[in-house]
Amino acid sequence: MFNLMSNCCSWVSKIQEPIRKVTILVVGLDKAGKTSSIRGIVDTGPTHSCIRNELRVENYLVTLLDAGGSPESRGTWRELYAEAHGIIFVVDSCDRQRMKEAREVLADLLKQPRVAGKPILVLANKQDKMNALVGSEMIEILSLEKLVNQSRSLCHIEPCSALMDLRRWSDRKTLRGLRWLLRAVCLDYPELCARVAQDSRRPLESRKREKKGKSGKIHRKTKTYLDTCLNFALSFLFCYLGLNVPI
Ligand code: G3D
Repeated sequence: MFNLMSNCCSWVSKIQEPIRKVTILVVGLDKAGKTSSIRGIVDTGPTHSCIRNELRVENYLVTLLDAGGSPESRGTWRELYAEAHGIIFVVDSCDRQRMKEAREVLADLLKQPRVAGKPILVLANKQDKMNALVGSEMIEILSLEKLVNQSRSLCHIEPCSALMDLRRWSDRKTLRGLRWLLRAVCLDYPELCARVAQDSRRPLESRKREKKGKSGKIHRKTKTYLDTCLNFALSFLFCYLGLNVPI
């Protein structure tokens, strides 16, 4: 009876909780299994042309942003950092040859000012394969502890198989990972929302242009100053030589 009452209370309090909008950026090397992982999480499979996939998990309205992982498309990630409350980094646990590349990409990602401090979920994907590295090996090979300590980000690694998740819908590791990430976002929700609002207000490009404009102004100012000094020196020299040459 007591259990029934407490279950009812927690159910009512959950209903009363406000819906929270959360945006999650899904990144990783190409072929790591980003699209497959999203397919494992979102009921209606994402289409290749659409990088935004929306789903409802408990009281969260989640938008998953699927960013391409090829070296050419990694440049577009930075345009999406601002709106993300959290990050999912997908790694192919079998691809030992590309672990170094994955570590470098992860290190660079966590150094970005618009990413550092945001919670990150590492999906150690393709665990169904024979030669997959286990979670502890992945932590070591990616220097995960060091990287997340430096960026002060909450982190969790979830060994999973996106393909198996598609078959065993009731026990999806990808979704379990996402639930951890949502709880981590929730811990810091007001601050993360303030960051997202502030960073999204000023697009990256305009900031770059602003910087360029500023340095251009400084450059022009320095040039004008140098021109004035040169003119002054030349007129002084001509005066001294008794020449009357207009400058
Ligand atoms: P990406 O979006 O990161 O580029 P994809 O990666 O989701 O397109 O997956 C790349 C390849 O890895 C796909 O195979 C996909 O089926 C496979 N893959 C993804 N997740 C898993 C997994 O958990 N286990 C196994 N065994 N394979 C997986 P193809 O052959 O289509 O390139």
